[in-house]
Amino acid sequence: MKQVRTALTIAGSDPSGGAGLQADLRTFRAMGVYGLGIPAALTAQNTAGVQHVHELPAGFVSEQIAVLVQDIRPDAVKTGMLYAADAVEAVAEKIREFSLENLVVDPVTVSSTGVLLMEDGVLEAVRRYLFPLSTVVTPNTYEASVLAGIDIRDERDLRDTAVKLLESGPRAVIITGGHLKGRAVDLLFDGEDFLSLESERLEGEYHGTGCVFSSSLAACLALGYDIKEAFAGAKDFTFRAMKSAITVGRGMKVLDI
Ligand code: PXL
Repeated sequence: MKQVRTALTIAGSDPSGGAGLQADLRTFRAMGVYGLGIPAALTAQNTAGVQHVHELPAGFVSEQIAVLVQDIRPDAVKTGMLYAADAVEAVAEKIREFSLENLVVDPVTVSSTGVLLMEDGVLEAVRRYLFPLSTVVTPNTYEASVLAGIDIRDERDLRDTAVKLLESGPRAVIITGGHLKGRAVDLLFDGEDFLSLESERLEGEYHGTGCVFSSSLAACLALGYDIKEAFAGAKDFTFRAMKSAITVGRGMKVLDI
């Protein structure tokens, strides 16, 4: 029988598919990994933006994880928009209970159009409950700055922020979406080395970039790559998907995955 690696996303649903659970599942497939998906929150949205968020009961998020994992143990797990602090705690509890490994935590805060995708206290709950269990956390510069309480103005601030976030317990931190002299820079810190990966900076608005980056990273971990290799794989995959972004609706472009 053909063996296949699996990755699980626990994230918000984006019916237009550019971000969230739907984008994560397409990313897993594109990377040759079988995708498992648990919605943690629902959104009413199209490519022009998020209209409304609908929470799911935290107990039902837990139940979905427990029922799935009794059958299939994912080789990697990614969390995205969990929306509520009690959902964050519930997810962390199940990840711990089932000793799930290769966890990528994307601390989602706002949509590309500026709509809040979390309630009060969620970022702090993610830092407290999920960071200690995670292999890699992938905040963007805004999220990293809020989490660390550091105003990021230059490369040195970016490094200090990564060092501070590692103290909350992840094995590695990757801060995405930095820019330096017109180049797009993502920075990894694993407690020993800094690794910064640069690419050309693409103009325009792209929907779902953070979701695709974190899910391609999880797919690489599921395939057995180490953290630095997975970082390079995810950066490359995301950049190429941005470069060939497509228009599917009247709003923002979505990544080609
Ligand atoms: O890109 C962040 C994000 C994550 N998850 C869901 C989203 C969005 C942005 O709109 O809708 C479900």
